Amino acid sequence: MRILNRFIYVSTIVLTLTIFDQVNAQEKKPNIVLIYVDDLGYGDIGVNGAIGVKTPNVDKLAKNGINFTDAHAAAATCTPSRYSLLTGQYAFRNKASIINGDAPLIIDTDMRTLPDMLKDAGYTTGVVGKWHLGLGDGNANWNDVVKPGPKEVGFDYSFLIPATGDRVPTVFLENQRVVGLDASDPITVSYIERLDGYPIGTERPELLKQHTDIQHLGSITNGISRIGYMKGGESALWVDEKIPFVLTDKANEFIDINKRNPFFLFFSLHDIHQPRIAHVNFVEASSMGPRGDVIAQMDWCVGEVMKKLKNLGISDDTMIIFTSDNGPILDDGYLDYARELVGDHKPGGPYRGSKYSVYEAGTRMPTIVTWPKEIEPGTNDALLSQVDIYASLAALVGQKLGKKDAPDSENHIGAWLGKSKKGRDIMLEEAYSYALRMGDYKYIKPKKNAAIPEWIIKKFVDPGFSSEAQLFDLKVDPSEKNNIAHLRPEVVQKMQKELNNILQD
Ligand code: NG6
Ligand code: CA
Repeated sequence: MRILNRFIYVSTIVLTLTIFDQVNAQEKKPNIVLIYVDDLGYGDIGVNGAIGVKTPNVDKLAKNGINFTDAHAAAATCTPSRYSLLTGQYAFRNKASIINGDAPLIIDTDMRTLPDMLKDAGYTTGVVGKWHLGLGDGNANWNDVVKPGPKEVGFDYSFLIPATGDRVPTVFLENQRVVGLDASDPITVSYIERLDGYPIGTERPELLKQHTDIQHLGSITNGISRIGYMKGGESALWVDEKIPFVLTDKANEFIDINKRNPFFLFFSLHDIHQPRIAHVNFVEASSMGPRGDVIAQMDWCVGEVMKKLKNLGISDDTMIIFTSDNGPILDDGYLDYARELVGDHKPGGPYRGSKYSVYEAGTRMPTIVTWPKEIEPGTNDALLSQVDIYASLAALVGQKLGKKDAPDSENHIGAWLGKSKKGRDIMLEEAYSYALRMGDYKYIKPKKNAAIPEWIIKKFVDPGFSSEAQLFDLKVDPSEKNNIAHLRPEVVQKMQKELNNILQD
């Protein structure tokens, strides 16, 4: 009898908990995991035709979600893209450009950002990985809490690479404090003068495990020279080979801790940015040398997060947005033979250009969205920009936008969820010049001073600079080979006007 009573008692509790969970699930907004890869090109994933490297986890995401064929980063470089993603504002309005590791925070802390908006909707917010939006007020003290930073723009939790893997300081910050810092060995950073800290690449090339160009021959940490100079903080230095493991652990820890709340995780991978130094587990995972190997490494990180969500039983209630911040680049400074080893692989898919370029490959990103409970798998060719993620998610979670919020962001939640094929009518593409998409037409604004800077030439970039207007019809010419501006002056004129309206010049 006592056993029966006990059974009834336990069953009642289990039943109550199950009902409670179901009610909770119905009311729940999806968890949102934004997996933001660095410098990954449209063609760098298996489903988009990668040759020489396999991406089984990303391909699985695509199989269970929507693979977008015409979704774009807001810009062809990192800082501007990230700025637009988190603020819903075009980067040119803030003159956002690639910044150094000691640059101040470029997001105005009075702005209502994407994480602010999600917090208003009840989300717990976190960012793990590359930041590159500046930290501090321009005079950052790396030995104290560095602020303003992610917390001041809406992230409850942060674990950061402050700028890029190729820039000092080469330390992680957790909630804006350097991790593992010994107070008796304080950190100083300079991008102007050499500090008598770590040896530098120009003087000690024999210490380097990967050689590089002159811009990256500053302080050497972990056998890699970087942009900028750094002194101190030895106990806190990261080991490049371990970055994917450290970041994935932190991302999964955040998911674990917040599994019962709706959460927003901005998982901003270091891969596949240079220095491309794969962990030994991934060395020779591809036939393309380090660049291919770090694609395999990136795919592993994605798989670990998918596994974590599955093991916690929250996959069905989680929306994953997988994308990249700008187009691919084979030679960005470090000598890892990506150009020599690429073979038949097309990092930008069928598209012309690369990182830094105004042609399509600069911004057209591999983009996959999954949310098993809501999304029917498939492909979608709506024209979309990452600047729209803000307004689209606001619509999803029922947040109204104030007049000043996300001024350039359009709500296309129907398209992001695959319920509509309709995206933007017109879309700005920012690079070192500007372009506009209008349906299949692509117009590139002429650049008065069309001389190509030497560093762009050295990187074999096809930037799209021309003193003449360029117009392409991507429907018949997806690779932007035939400039038809002279054949369609009326289209050129209309698009020029639309673009000038946006740029207000
Ligand atoms: C460029 C760097 C490049 C890379 C890039 C940032 C030089 C010549 N080039 O200025 O190596 O660090 O900035 O990449 O210094 S991004 O993906 O963060 O935009
Ligand atoms: Ca980038």
